[in-house]
Amino acid sequence: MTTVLDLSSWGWNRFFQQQCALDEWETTFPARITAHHRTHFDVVTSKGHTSLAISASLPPLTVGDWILLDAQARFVRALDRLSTFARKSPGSAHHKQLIAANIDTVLLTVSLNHDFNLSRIERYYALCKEAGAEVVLVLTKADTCDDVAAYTSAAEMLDPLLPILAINALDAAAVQQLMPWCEAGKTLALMGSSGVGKSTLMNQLTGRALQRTADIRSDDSKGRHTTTARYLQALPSGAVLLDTPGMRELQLFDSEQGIKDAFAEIAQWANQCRYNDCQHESEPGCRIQRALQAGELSPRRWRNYCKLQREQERNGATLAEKRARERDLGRYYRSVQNNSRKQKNRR
Ligand SMILES: Nc1nc2c(ncn2[C@@H]2O[C@H](COP(=O)(O)OP(=O)(O)OP(=O)(O)O)[C@@H](O)[C@H]2O)c(=O)[nH]1
Ligand SMILES: [Mg+2]
Ligand SMILES: [Zn+2]
Repeated sequence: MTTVLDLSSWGWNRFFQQQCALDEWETTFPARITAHHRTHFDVVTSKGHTSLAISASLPPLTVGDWILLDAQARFVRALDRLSTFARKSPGSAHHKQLIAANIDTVLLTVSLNHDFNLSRIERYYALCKEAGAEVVLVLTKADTCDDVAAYTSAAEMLDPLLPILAINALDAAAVQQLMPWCEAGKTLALMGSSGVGKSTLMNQLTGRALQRTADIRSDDSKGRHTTTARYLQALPSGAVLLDTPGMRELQLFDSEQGIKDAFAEIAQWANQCRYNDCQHESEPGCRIQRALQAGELSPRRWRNYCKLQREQERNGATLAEKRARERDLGRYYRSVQNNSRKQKNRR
């Protein structure tokens, strides 16, 4: 079969190439998952688009994953990821649900109406930081907002390094401002609540009306969950863009590092408290309390930090699971020690 597609325009790069042994090239070929349906994944390979049936024998896979297929297009193995997005499975306890993989940049989309909520932005931001992706905050519906500057400066407080764009997503020229992030080879993902304009942006960036969009409800500005699956699309610029459905529930799962990164100044202050085990309540020399009293830290941000921290602890590996992991590790170290002792005795 001949090559019809250049996989580099689907995000294939050296990081993935280096994971393939030479002999694997003779029997397998790389494929990227472009959509997740109930019964199958859509995948793209250098030979074109095909599908892969979902079965119990597959490892957990998600949109954006790179996998190797054999000549009959059967699954062989998954390649290591550059980034993984996961949340707590809605409803059920202690279950992780994959959202996407191998995303370089998230276009975190928030509209300038009732949807604008700093605590929700922080929640998404922690998710993106945990995954290790770059974030651009895209504030849509700037055309309907009287005081764009007030929202922009509120968002700037989250992280002075966070790029923020306030645009009218219906205006093609305004959307062009996103092009610096849409370099060839990059994979971007649109994330945010329903109705904020993710699919509108997708259609603008692909230059085609591929994704259905729908008016939001007029009473509360809530979206109608128009997009129901995640789709990866190639952009004319050579980048790849993932449209996602607005998530009703986004609970963090095992995101300690992501929260630390999203609330960097809090993590830093916590290190400056007088006591190592400071609970940041009423202990003397607490740097967090000082920041709250001085107005350096807003009570809302502190409350949200504590909430997300508790949530990820609750949703992550349970304490029993963590202890079991430590016990296993302890057993491993002891066995290594025992072995080296035995070897010494033999000498
Ligand atoms: N005035 C204005 N309308 C916008 C803008 N962006 C999106 N819209 C409108 O907002 C509505 C919702 O947009 P969608 O693109 O469907 O939203 P979505 O984020 O994809 O929503 P889900 O698929 O439900 O998650 C549509 O009617 C869009 O035309 C904007 O910047 N300004
Ligand atoms: Mg949509
Ligand atoms: Zn403290």
